[in-house]
Amino acid sequence: MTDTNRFYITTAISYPNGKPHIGHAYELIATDAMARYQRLDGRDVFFLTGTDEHGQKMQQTARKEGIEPRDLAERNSAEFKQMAVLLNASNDDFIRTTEERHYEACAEIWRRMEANGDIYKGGYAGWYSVRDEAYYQEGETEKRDDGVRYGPQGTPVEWVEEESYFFRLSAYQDRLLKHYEDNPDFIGPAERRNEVISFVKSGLKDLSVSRTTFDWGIPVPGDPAHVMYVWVDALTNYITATGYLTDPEGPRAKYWPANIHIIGKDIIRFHAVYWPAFLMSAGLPLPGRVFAHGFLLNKGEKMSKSLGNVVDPVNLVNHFGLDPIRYFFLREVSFGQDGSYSEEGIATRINSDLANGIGNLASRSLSMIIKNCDGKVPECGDLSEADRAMLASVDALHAITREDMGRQQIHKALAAIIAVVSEADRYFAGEAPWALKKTDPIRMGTVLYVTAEVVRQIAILLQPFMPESGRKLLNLVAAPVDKRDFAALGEAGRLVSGTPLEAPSPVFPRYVAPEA
Ligand code: ME8
Repeated sequence: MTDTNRFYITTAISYPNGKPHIGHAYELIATDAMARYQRLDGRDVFFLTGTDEHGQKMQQTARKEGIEPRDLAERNSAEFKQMAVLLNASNDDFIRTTEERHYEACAEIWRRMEANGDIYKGGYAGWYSVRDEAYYQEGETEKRDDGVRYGPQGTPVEWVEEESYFFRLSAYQDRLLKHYEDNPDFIGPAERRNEVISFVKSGLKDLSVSRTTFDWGIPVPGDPAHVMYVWVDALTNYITATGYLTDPEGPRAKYWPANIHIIGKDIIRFHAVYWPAFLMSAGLPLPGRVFAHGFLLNKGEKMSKSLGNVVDPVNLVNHFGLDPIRYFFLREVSFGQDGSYSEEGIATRINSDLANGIGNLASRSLSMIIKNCDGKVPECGDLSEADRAMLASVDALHAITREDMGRQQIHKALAAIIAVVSEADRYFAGEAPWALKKTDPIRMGTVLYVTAEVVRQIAILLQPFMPESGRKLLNLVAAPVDKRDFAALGEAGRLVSGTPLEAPSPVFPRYVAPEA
């Protein structure tokens, strides 16, 4: 029986052939928000990220720099690890494909595919993109005016001819199509699902799964002149980290199969075609879902080193602060679609939703409590229709966001939360507690109680997206540390009248652009 409470979520593992860029940061932040959401919702989460260190791209980059691929991997993998800390990612492990545990798992999966009759030796001749680490069929490439031939992702391809092991991918065409049909949620979003289905329907050729012209990879069991194709190695990371193959009695084996792999749209084919085929061949359970996010564009343009618009996530975080950056990307970009960002866009979001929105609501209501209610959570008197409606809206957010997060609609979950903040603003303005101070102090207390209770629940719900700011807001309403997960949402965790509060300090300062 599968344990429905356990939840295994992964990012792609990044190539450490350079420093991390904002696309890597984006994927990690989004996956972290999903992992944190499930943890706060009571699930037993295992969240994995890491680096993909083998392959020709790594070897070529290292050669250009005049260093060994291992040293290049070592240096940049450390940068990726540091980025995870900087972004406050809650990953439970960080896998590097050069680790011993991974070699063992790769050898095991290879042997299983071989034992199943799906690996054979042949000769490969075809187009290969080192940048994508991908084989392409002639029809997927085009020769451009510059005389260079390019693959479908716009990266140059080169002709490769060498002895190679093949994986019998062609034998899996029908089984894959059946799997997509039987499991309509296996691939998301819908555009990607359609793209994958038509790719598979167009016919699958056997896949070259080893290389002999370079050696920076995991040796093929029994034939060390070959190293495994980097994608066989890379995809296996997801299983390595659980120990499912190498330590089946170990504490993490229960996490395989993963509930969801979060990746970018450029690598959907590897995850939704090759990976399930490898797993079927090896007799292993398949992940529940593969979800591809879109690409981040800088002011609408693709980031590239040649355009000089590759944004360093470290600079962005230092400039705007971590939680505002996390919030911006998660709220601004429809998860699954491409998204554009600019400094102006980030500033506008920070000021409208955070400083003027939740920050302002919290500071106005809580400072009134400090001033007028003896610094304690006021009594909640009889509830009016408006109070009830307000509480009902905030109480409904758990179910709404659970549904949205379950479908990776992160932006929608955040939009729903912010809509309740706006509603609370209108409620607060409409009830005008400052005017009630003289005329009806009991009623004033009730309005402040309701507003503070909205702040409490919003703070709990914001934690997956802005962990530190959520924590600070919860401190402002004096939420006990054991009442900060989703079990404390709704009536179960209502503010307790008489609890002393501290004077609120601003959680979301306004962003003011530095003087040019
Ligand atoms: O593809 N916007 O590694 P990688 C959003 N090692 N996401 C982006 C992006 C952008 N501009 N650029 C890249 C690899 N990404 C393989 C993965 S998994 C077994 C092996 C995303 O460093 C990209 O889509 O090129 C991928 O999900 C991740 O960053 C790592 O990309």
